[in-house]
Amino acid sequence: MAHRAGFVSIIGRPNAGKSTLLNALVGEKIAIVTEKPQTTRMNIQGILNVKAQRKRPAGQIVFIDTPGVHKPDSRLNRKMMQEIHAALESRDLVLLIVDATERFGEADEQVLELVKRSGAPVFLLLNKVDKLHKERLLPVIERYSKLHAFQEVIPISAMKGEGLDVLLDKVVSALPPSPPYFPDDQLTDQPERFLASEIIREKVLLQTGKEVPYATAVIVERFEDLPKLLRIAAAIFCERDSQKAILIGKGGQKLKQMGTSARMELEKRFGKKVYLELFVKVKAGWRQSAAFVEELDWRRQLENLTEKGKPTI
Ligand SMILES: Nc1nc2c(ncn2[C@@H]2O[C@H](COP(=O)(O)OP(=O)(O)OP(=O)(O)O)[C@@H](O)[C@H]2O)c(=O)[nH]1
Ligand SMILES: [Mg+2]
Repeated sequence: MAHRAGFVSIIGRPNAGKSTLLNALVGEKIAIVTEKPQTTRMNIQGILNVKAQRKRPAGQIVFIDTPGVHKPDSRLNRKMMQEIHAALESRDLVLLIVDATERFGEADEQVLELVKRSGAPVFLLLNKVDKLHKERLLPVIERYSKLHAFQEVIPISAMKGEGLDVLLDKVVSALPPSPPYFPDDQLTDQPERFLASEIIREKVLLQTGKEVPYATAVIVERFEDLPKLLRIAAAIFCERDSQKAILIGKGGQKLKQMGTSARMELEKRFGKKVYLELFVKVKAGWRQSAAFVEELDWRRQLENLTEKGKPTI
């Protein structure tokens, strides 16, 4: 059987479990996950090479994790929606993922409309079935199946890894014959310094509440990969002094806590000692600044780094 390869966009409303699914499929944490909606802001590719098995050909699947579909009310949110549109355009297959434990609501309607309009072949993934009683699954499948001519409807638990083998078999078989797009040791398109900024942002999201997580952005300003040490300096941006005070905490406790948990994960991820410096900076109304939002795009940052020939951001 000919080798298959293609791009597979994972689309869904915030919190449906897209990033959890990407990590589970690729077998490594490349996208951050929190219980807060709108965690993911930029598309991230996760590349998986699968060997031929009895029922399926060998293939390379390039999964694209995307931000959650929502109604945009800021430049940042608009940028996030642009990412989703880009992922819907350049794909061979769409995985529409829904939280099977929640009612199909207006937000899901919006996602479905987008996906329908793209004209893509769609697999519907009913996620979080680990939280659903078995007897409740069938009616859910029936209800969803009426909404669109989905190529497949597959119950999964991204968190527990249930249903993913079935999913992979069907995804590979749905891709066109093609040589691989990427070398077989490449896991993601996201460079390490940006993965580092995401890991830091995850700790900020996990350790702050209310509006602070949404007003926060992280930019790695220095990323120095020495033989035995990784030196990282990163700025945590927020929009107001009051948010800065929360991020720093009494006597700097909060910042220290976030720094420690980020450092520990970074050390595990990169397999070496990490020296991490964090700064909190206020940039009023950055979510409405087209220029700043563009700066947050790691692809743009990468261009700047390459142009200047040295890491200046
Ligand atoms: N019980 C259960 N929880 C899950 C499952 N998949 C994801 N979650 C949880 O759902 C929450 C959201 O997961 P994410 O993977 O960040 O969801 P997302 O769709 O990427 O969300 P955004 O990036 O905000 O759009 C997290 O708390 C996950 O642990 C699952 O299969 N079962
Ligand atoms: Mg996500």
